[in-house]
Amino acid sequence: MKFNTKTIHGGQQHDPAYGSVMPPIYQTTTYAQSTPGGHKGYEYSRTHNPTRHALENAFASIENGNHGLAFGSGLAAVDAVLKLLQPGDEVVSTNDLYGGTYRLFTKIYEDFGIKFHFIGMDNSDRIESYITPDTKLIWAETPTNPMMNIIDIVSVSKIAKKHNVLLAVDNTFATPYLQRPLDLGADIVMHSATKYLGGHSDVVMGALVVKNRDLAERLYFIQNASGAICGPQDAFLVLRGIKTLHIRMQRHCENGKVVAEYLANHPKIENVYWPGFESHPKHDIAKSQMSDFGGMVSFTTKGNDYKEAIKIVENLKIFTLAESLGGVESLAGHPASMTHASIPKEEREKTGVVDSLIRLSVGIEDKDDLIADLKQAIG
Ligand code: P1T
Repeated sequence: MKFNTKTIHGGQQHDPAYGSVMPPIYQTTTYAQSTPGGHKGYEYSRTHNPTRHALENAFASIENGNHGLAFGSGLAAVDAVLKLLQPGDEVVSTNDLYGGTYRLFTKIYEDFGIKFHFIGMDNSDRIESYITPDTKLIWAETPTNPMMNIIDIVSVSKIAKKHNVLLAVDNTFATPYLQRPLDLGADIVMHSATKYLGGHSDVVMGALVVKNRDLAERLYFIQNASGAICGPQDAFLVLRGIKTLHIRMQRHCENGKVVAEYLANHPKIENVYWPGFESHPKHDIAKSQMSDFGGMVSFTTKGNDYKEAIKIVENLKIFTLAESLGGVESLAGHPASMTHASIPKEEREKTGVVDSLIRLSVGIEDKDDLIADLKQAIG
């Protein structure tokens, strides 16, 4: 089955009770048993729920995995991966990543005795030099949030396999429409399904997908034992969102390109970060591992002018100043004070998250209206 069919049918079956084409929202905590243990595969909704199950099958299908898991948020999904580790274990992580993931790593898991190395993942030798016998996990995000750095998944996965380390890839920005990390050698793919998978800015949710059965069993155990599941209404909404992922992503990519090119030619803009530019340092890797370049674009104002950046985000009318990304509507964010405020200034500035950086989640509105909005806001 091709991807554009998988988004609609992948892992899905019509409901066995009445043949409903969409899975019913099984708004129930529990399931009647004829005798202790005599049930139809569902006992209690923290452990299993048919609506969530349908969504988890869809996650697995679109990421070319075998097992999908849905969580109450993207960070709950990251948290489940971290629970595979033991005190004393080490993680090599990209240093340019969502601020909340950084906060979870440094403010929760460091206290539990996990050691993190935050490094630039643009160089294989550097990554390998941080691997020790205690390294158990490599955490990669590509494209990175918010600097749009590209990590070569195939080459990192070779390092991970050589040292018997798990490779987890946060695929939130790319989505499986553009990039399928499991096919490129990753062991775990993670999503903030809050973003493009849900696609309509109305659900907070996380996802994991794996191929390996043993790894899936360990993660299902953690999902049930820790309990950070999503509810059936939210599962239904994200399942509905996935059905249009391919056509939404096509438009996000088209509009993202137009916006990136407009900004790159604007005299008041300094740097534009978008992997579709030939001048992007990892454009060739982006081209080889992604089928297009997505709808996320970051940029700085001329002379790193903080006040000018704030003026722009305040002036925007169609782009809404808000956290999050990946919905049908265009959003603008100021990472230094919003999504990445939990990363110390000194650390974030090393990766380019300066005070004049603006991040755009380019939506699927008419491109002319988006450009007109940027034009009036930047001046
Ligand atoms: O918000 P939540 O669903 O818990 O997902 C966390 C998360 C994980 N990974 C990436 C790449 C993310 O972008 C996020 C959430 N990011 C935002 C809210 C944001 O505006 O960047």
